Amino acid sequence: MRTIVIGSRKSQLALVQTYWVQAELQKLHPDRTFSIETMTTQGDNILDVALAKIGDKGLFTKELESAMLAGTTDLAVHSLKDLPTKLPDGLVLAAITERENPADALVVNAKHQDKQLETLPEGSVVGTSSLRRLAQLRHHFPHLTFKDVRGNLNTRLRKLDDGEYDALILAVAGLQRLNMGDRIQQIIPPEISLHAVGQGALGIECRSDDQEVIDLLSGLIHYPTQQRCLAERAFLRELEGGCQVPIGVSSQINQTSLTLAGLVATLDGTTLIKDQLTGDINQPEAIGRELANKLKQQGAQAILDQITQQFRSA
Ligand code: DPM
Repeated sequence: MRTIVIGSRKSQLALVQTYWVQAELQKLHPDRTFSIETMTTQGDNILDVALAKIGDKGLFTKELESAMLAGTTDLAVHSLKDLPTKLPDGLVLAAITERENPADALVVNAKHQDKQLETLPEGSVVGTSSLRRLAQLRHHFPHLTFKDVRGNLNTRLRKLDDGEYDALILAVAGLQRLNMGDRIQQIIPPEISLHAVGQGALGIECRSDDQEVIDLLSGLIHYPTQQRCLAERAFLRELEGGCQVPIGVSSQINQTSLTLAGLVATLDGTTLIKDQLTGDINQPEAIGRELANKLKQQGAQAILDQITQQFRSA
């Protein structure tokens, strides 16, 4: 039997996620061998430019995908939110794993130990490179100042603790996977900030003609998470957002129905267009598409057009 080769980025978070998938696969298939091949992606190399300005999709996934298409690796583990909604020909999203808390978290410098977003002093510097977080938090907390921050989690936390920032906004899931859940000061509720599409879940990609690997991965699928994330991804695909548009979501399942809430915002946070839609849990992509079109009619189309134009002329 062939060894199954798993491709992964080298960051600490990517490796933790890949080791977890490897261990789960080993439990499900004790007679098989799963090895790991690490590689650097474009996104890992471009640390000095704001993510939003690079504009390209698939910054953290392209090299992993090329390796699969070349046959050097057989599958790739991604933070689902970093995986573009359109996959290259020849690849499929074979499994979406059980989601952790998809919310964002506030992490603070020690001098703000008793503070929350609303009580941070006027002008506090909050680090984030996410336009989604920026737009929503600017809207709700105009007393705060926002500043770009790049680098992996440890780099960011060092800049925070060194005093370059008063606070950071980071995904709860990433902090928890790295055993840094104790740094979470406040879990930001959906009323304040909707999370990114796919946040908190892992997506596992493989070649579409590799039925053997597709079957091996099927045991990792968490159905409720998958249906929620398929709805969220269809919403984003229909908006053709990319990372330069502030787009947020939240989803929940109630027996056989799935409710998706979605938001499109202007970069300055003055306008937030938000709505929700409930449908059949078995038709997640239809819910996502319909909600996107609903928002477009309510003004999201104008925001998308305006942002596209700004980026063209920048
Ligand atoms: C994407 C965004 C960010 C990552 C944009 C967004 C955050 C960038 C930043 C698409 N990917 O969320 O609006 O805040 O500067 C990323 C993280 C995780 C996966 C880290 C984080 C871990 C959580 C997960 C970066 N990708 O969001 O704090 O697996 O969902």
